[in-house]
Amino acid sequence: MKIASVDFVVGVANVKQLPKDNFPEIVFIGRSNVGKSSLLNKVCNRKGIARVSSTPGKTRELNYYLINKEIYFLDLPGYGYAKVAEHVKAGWTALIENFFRTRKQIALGVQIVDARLGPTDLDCTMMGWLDFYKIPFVLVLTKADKVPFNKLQTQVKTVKESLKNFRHMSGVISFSAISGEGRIELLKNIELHISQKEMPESRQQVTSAVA
Ligand SMILES: Nc1nc2c(ncn2[C@@H]2O[C@H](COP(=O)(O)OP(=O)(O)OP(=O)(O)O)[C@@H](O)[C@H]2O)c(=O)[nH]1
Ligand SMILES: [Mg+2]
Repeated sequence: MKIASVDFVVGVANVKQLPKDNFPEIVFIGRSNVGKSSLLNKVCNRKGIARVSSTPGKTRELNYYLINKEIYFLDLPGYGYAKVAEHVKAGWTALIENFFRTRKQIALGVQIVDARLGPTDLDCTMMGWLDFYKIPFVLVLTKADKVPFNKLQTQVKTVKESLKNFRHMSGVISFSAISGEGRIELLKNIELHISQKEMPESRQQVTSAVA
């Protein structure tokens, strides 16, 4: 898949604000500061589309980027940042769960985890939701440049083994926003899931079928 254009469309803080069009959506998920925005920038080969932060917890909304005028990439707010107030966390939980439950356009979840740490309890909770709502997902071990090669191989194996009960997880990819390792593999995976995705009928199609 070649990324020809990337356009920021909207930041969504409430499911009522979700785009009404019917493009397949790729959702990037991970804890605060794990490297979601950096991964998105690298995957799109653009420097500054998603804001890279030095302060964790900066991404507060579901940020929609339109790729090649036909696919959405979503940068989700990071979770697990201790300094976020309880009511903000609760609001975030409700927004994301509601989103996963109702959004039929999701073609793939990209669960991002720190390659040095592996999945945390919160990451597993997120993957539990994806699995429950039957959303196919891949696990990406990012910041792979910080892990020696042999250790990384072991980590990939260990993670695959520990997540084998998630029925909708389709693979583990090691990635680095610095070297670009894993970029092509992730893009291939995204392309595959988009081609396999049966999209819900848009309102317009339904209307014209009835008319
Ligand atoms: N070495 C290395 N550093 C990375 C990589 N990806 C991200 N970082 C660094 O990790 C920090 C957080 O990156 P972001 O991309 O802002 O993370 P985020 O998950 O979008 O953070 P929030 O939006 O605040 O939740 C930044 O200092 C990045 O430069 C990577 O692959 N390798
Ligand atoms: Mg971010």
